Amino acid sequence: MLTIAAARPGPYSFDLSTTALLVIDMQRDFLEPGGFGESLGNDVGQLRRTIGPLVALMADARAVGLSILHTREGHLPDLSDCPPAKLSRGAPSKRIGDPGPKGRILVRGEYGHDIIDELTPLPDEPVIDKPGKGAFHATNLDVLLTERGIRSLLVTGVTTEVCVHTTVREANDRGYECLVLADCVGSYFPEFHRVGLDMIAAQGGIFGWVADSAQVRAALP
Ligand code: C5J
Repeated sequence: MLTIAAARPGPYSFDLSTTALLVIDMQRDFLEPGGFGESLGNDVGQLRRTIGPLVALMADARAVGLSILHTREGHLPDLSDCPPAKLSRGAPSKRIGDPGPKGRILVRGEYGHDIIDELTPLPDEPVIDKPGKGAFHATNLDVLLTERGIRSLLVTGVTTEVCVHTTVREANDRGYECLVLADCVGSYFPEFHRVGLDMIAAQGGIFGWVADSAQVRAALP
């Protein structure tokens, strides 16, 4: 059993054999200069600061044989898996499926939809395509985790208050324990990031725990 003593709201203990690293939506369109996220006026630097810590964490996780699973938010080219309520949102000229700077926005198979080069998954690491904000909605993530005997998740990725938060809430309701790594999650809005993390650890850890990746890396064998 490994313990992160400095986690919020208190120590987080986990067993390597029942823990997985979940990397949420580290996609070009959210993170890269010139991508969809930046074209909406967002500062991608707020998300890009997660890349360095994640590269280091993934290397250490691979070295100790920790399971790593990646997700991508996006839709089928015919958008049949995109509910009208989601499709009709956003700036009218830049909606899901429209042409964007790196291909059709949030459409599977497009360049911008894929994971950034720095974090390319290894061939044996599952990549879960999800149509929603939460990684459990309409995916086989629960099955993949159950098959691997996973009960605890180290949660990373973007964005803190949207897909990370939704996934942590879904995981919590399914009985998984979540440690969210503050330096490996990011938001275009620093205030949402800060409050999003506070919300997870509030009330004795109502959805999970929060720590930094350096604390996890120091605890790994
Ligand atoms: C994610 C979003 N991944 N903000 N998507 O958080 O729309």
